[in-house]
Amino acid sequence: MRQDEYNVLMLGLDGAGKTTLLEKIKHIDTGIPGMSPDKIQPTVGVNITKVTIEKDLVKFMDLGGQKDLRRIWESYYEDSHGILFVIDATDRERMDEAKELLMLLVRVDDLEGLPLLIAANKCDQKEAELVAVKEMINGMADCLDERDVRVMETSGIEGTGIKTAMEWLHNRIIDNKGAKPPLVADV
Ligand code: G3D
Ligand code: MG
Repeated sequence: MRQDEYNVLMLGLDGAGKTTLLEKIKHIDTGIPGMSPDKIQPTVGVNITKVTIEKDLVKFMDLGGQKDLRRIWESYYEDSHGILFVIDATDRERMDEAKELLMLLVRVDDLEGLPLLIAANKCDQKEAELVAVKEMINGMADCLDERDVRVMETSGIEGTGIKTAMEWLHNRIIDNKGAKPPLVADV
């Protein structure tokens, strides 16, 4: 059987919560509990979780966030269909750094026009500032051109917002199928 396959890149600063979110995504799909958060180590290399969303195979790829690992990201750009950019919404101090990184990414040719979901993560914490994340994104509206962009609150610890985020990304990726066709997987 052939199945359409789409790749979602999970990007963001180290510590934003990508790996924790990925474990929850795995859990939502399989029903098997993900790795407990205190066992998650800083990501070296790439963690991949495949999930089925409405008959499509969607691969979430969590790429290590540390600066020296970012060169690896480039090799994944060409075959990607959507971006899940994770921001630690409690970390005002690194908000500018997160913005700089996102500005770099939206200018990459291979990522042009791809739907972009910004996860304002750690929303279980009272310090989480959705408004600050939204302001940051509004402030870069000129760079976001024609692509679909949305900010959503998530918590990788409690699982809040993750299913909605996955569904939104999947739908937008389908809308963008003409520009970025799926890969085809044999399953
Ligand atoms: P990364 O993969 O983006 O580098 P991790 O980030 O998933 O390794 O998470 C970094 C730290 O943030 C971890 O804590 C993790 O438990 C925490 N974290 C991730 N997501 C959330 C969230 O939604 N809410 C809260 N409260 N914490 C979160 P440690 O203490 O291990 O560094
Ligand atoms: Mg990680």
